[in-house]
Amino acid sequence: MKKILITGAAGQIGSELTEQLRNQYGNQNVIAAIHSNSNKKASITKPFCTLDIRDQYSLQDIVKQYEIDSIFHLASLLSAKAEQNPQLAWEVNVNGLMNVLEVARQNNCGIFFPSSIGAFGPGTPRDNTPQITIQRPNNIYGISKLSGELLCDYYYNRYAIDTRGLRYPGIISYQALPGGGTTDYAVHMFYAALQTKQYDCYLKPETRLDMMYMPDALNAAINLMQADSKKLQHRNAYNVTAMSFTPQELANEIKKHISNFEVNYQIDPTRQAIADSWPNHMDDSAARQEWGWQPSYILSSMVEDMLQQLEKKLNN
Ligand code: AKB
Repeated sequence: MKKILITGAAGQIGSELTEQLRNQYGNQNVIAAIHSNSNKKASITKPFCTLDIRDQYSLQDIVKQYEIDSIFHLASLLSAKAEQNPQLAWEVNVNGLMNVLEVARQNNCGIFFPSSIGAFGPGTPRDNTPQITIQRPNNIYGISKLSGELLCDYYYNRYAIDTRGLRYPGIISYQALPGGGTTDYAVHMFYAALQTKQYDCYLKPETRLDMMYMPDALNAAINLMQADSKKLQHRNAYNVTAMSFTPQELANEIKKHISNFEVNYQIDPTRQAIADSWPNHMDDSAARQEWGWQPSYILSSMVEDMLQQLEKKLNN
């Protein structure tokens, strides 16, 4: 990787990935693409450009102008937001990815594509979910992510485009907020614990899902993109996880630090149905074996660090 483009660079993962890649590859070599309507334009540092991922011609211009050879394609609607507008979700998540793949084919770029635990469905085994298994998602986000995995396979097999992907679990971070996801509760709970000491959770207390702390999510993407291509048997997309917990278990861990924190449950049927169709815990042994995936944070160390970092951020 010499010249990198990050789409969705103002998002939860994109903003921190931009920073980390700039530290490794140099500021001038990492171009942040943000949506023209983004309210974060003022805080994005150069070099950056505005891009609607549905516009293939603008993407082509940007890739040519900056002589891009690698694209981290993070622009996407998350699960709950996608369910509110399925047509837009298809345009952004599937047609947007097609644009990236086509431009990558014409300019010989490598691609990182984030799939998700959402690419599974209610028929998938929920415990120790295998790398290769039944995938029949029943919401538009899952359908778009599964389509993305298949499109990436297709461009690799048909055109030898170096596509690589991960099935991300819920991502927990303190810098940019997630927006429109089902796992967002896990981030919101920390803000509430520090600010109001009370949180109304929209998922049931026993809803178990895979999760990961942001430093591990960033390392996973970068390590996969730096891995030896010949070793990648399951390139699109690898199961990766770091921990698996329920809202109640997260609340209990936070209470070890903030004893008067209270959580109530007011279930949102849409997000609960989405979460109920996702795995409890994925088997990520293929990622461990093929490119050395190894997370650093478990639940207790993540909660401790999150509370410290978020408290500092809120005090500033
Ligand atoms: C979401 O909740 O939609 C995302 C995901 C797990 O893909 N965080």
